Amino acid sequence: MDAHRELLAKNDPDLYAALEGEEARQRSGVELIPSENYTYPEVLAALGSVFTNKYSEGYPGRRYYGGQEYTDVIENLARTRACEVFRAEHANVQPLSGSPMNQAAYLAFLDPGDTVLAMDLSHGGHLTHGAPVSHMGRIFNFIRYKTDPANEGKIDFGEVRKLALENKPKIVLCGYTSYPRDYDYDEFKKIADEVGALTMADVSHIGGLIAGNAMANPMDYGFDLMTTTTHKSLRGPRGGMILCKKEHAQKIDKSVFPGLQGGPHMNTVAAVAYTLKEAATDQFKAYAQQVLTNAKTLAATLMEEGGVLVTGGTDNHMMVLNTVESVGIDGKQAEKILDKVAITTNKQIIPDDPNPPLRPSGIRIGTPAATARGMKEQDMAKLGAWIMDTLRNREDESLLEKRKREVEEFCEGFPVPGI
Ligand code: DSN
Repeated sequence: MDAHRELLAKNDPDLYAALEGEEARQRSGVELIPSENYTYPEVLAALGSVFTNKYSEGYPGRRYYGGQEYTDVIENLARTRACEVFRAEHANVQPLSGSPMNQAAYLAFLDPGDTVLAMDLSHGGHLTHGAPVSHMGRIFNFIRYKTDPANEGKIDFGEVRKLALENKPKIVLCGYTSYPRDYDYDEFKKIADEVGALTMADVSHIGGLIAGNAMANPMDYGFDLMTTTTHKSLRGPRGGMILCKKEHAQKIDKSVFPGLQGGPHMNTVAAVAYTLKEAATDQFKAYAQQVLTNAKTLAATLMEEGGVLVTGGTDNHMMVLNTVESVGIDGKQAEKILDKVAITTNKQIIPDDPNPPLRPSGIRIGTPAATARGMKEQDMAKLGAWIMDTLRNREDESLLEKRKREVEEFCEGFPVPGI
């Protein structure tokens, strides 16, 4: 045990026991929540470093407090690497996580009451994309476009254009947390240009897949802004970043600090810098590609086994299983049953869900974390079959016990990075 852990174990045994419990849980079960991942040991080291002691309001070379010779080094490394990996002209790496990242992006350009065109929450958008329960939904006027279930869940760009022409948004936003397809960024850009709006893509879920060149990059399509969290497919610490064109750099930086946040978490900034070094490697490119291959295999297996997937498949790292149609139970029940056999997923609303958010009609399943453990296509096929069999035979307690043992044994073959 290293010295820091030893101290924690000695001085706070209750807390330490919970830490060990979480490590064991992460090791012995399969993590299929699409927004979660296993980060690198180097990231854990940076997060637990003395950079957490430092206040660094401002930006490299322009800070409010002294003693910034090393914080400037790490923030410059993170910014430069972010621009290289995402082919962006400017990067702000200070957002504390996904919600403040999007809030800072809106507040850089919008006044209260201004209009944003964004994706409906139940069709895949995020709370910060204007859901009525979010503060953003109260401050700005969000108009929502939807996907078309009759056309494999694709975006109906005729409808997006009509809404844009009618409502004259200042920002056209695309991005998602539960949409299993890719976007046509060209179409969004054309519509935004026609109405004089800025283009913004929240690629939080697929940031790692874009960095690894496995999915299209909105910056290559001339988007003004791109936001991404750093802890999902990118495999870094919990945080967010905003990439933008140079012409927007000043507005974005002022909006993050002093507009919205105080001191950045410099231990996280250090960890982001390391994450981006990893993201530039060929090994990471292979990882990103494998995440997609695994998702395709898992989706195909679920469907072969009778599962009904929203949009009928996936183009990215995730899929949404309609559990009501597949096995006659809601997503909350399905999540709980899979928890019993150490397969972690999350309940998920489906487009225009007739059920309430806490008892929605589906679960969301994704491959970034399993892929980080080294799982491949044959493992996805096994997991897909187990998921459907477990959900179908949910009343059979002895099967559930046997399945849990099978899953735990299976997991022993795949060490968790960082633990
Ligand atoms: N909680 C994140 C997710 O699971 O997608 C989004 O905020």
